[in-house]
Amino acid sequence: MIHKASLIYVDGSSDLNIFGGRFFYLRTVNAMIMANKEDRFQGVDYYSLDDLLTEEHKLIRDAARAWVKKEVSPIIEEAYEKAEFPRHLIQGLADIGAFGPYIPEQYGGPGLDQISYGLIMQELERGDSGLRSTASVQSSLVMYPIYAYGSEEQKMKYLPKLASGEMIGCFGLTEPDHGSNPGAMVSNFKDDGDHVILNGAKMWISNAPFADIAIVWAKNEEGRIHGLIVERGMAGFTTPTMHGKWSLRASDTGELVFQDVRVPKANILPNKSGLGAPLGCLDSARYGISWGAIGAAMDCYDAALRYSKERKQFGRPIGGFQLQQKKLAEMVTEITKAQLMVHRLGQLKNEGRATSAQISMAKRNSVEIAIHIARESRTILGGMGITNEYPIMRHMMNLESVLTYEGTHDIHLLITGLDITGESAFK
Ligand code: TGC
Ligand code: FAD
Repeated sequence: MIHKASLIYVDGSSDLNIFGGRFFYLRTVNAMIMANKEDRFQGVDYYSLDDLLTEEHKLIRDAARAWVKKEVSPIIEEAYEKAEFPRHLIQGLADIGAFGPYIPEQYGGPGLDQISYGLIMQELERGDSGLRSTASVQSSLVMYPIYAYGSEEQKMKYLPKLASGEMIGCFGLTEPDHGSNPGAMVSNFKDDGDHVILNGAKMWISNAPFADIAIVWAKNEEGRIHGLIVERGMAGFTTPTMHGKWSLRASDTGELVFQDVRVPKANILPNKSGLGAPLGCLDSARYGISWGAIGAAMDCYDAALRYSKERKQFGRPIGGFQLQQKKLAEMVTEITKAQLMVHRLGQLKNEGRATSAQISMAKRNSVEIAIHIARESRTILGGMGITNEYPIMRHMMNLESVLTYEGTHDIHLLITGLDITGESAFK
């Protein structure tokens, strides 16, 4: 379905544009006014990369940015402190097209391209990595496997509800004893007529505590890995919440426990098996993170640059001191290099030519520059940098998770090493 959506900008002007599918969040000048403080984020575009974007890309990016300013910035610090995912944001995430941006309209998705997907992830993670996590998992780790490996019945049953936010999913690959090496998983299922009997446990699962469905990876009796759609309410399936995180606190993380869960065979994803199936989903999620982490870096740089102009010591703005300028100049350089990398990766992905190793390199690079920029930005703010008056410390703590999940920093380096030498250093 194609329809027209009128976007009203923060300065009160409006625009009429055409988008596919459900669309967009409409706001007025009030979008800029925070409940407690103003979100003055402006974006970072040192190399005029906007010139490479289409008008549709810019509208999608700007709509996501306006939504984050209006709905996320005013509440995120409190959600972080309470260690709660702000579930009331789910409908808004669906409305800005953050759930399965590239899923075709016939399955309820917005049918956007990969650069649009990247831009939405960038804006969400500019708000908070936990928010981007929820959208990444829903899009790339739940909708993607159903779309790419599912039957037509499975696609029609689940994808429209996942796109609209009526249903939330999670992805169970990691186990207590198998993180970087998921191929050694022990979760398993046995044949039982029209059903299979699933046993095992998954750990560190984003969205698990409230997800309606879980895409679970487990071995059959021959030891072959398959994806199963496990629904909340199936007897023997529980999702205990994990507590005590100092990182990604605005995202709910849990376990998935399966004790003789009877799963209908109709819930097995029929069109791909083996470790390559979950790893194929990770390619899509890692691509989104490669854009997302740049969003977090941009927010830290933006806050530090503004602070450096306003804060005075020794009678002048601290931004006038060479030491602080070195930090800021290096930050904008690294952000620009990373932006160029993910933009090119997006073009390759649109053409179906991006390799897993290229995606690994971009995920690793974006997270590395983001975490370094968060640390450097924090120093520019001095003592204020450790408070929740600014987003920097929260981003810094979040990025420790982003450095680890979806393949650790080390694993992505080894993927590049394997790709360029032909020698695996994993085992
Ligand atoms: P290996 O022998 O290399 O490969 C097994 C099969 O998989 C194929 N393959 C891929 N296929 C698609 N995409 C990729 N990226 C692929 N990488 C490998 C490969 O061709 C092979 O296929 P076949 O047909 O020959 O069987 O596997 P390995 O056991 O040596 O492991 C390789 C390694 C270490 C790179 C891989 O297992 C890995 O990536 N480990 C990291 C685990 C990881 O990333 N876990 C993430 C869990 S999900 C998560 O963190 C979500 S966080 C979400 C959020 O909140 O945002
Ligand atoms: P390990 O694999 O035990 O690694 C420990 C250390 O050893 C790391 O430094 C690692 O780089 C290093 N190491 C491991 N193997 C090698 C090697 N061959 N060579 C050199 N060094 C090596 N998983 C899901 O399935 N779904 C989710 O939704 C999900 N969400 C998550 C959310 C959060 C907040 C976190 C923190 C994790 C999440 N994960 C999820 C799990 C995540 O993918 C794993 O934590 C990650 O893959 C690493 O596994 P591990 O923690 O067991 O570390």
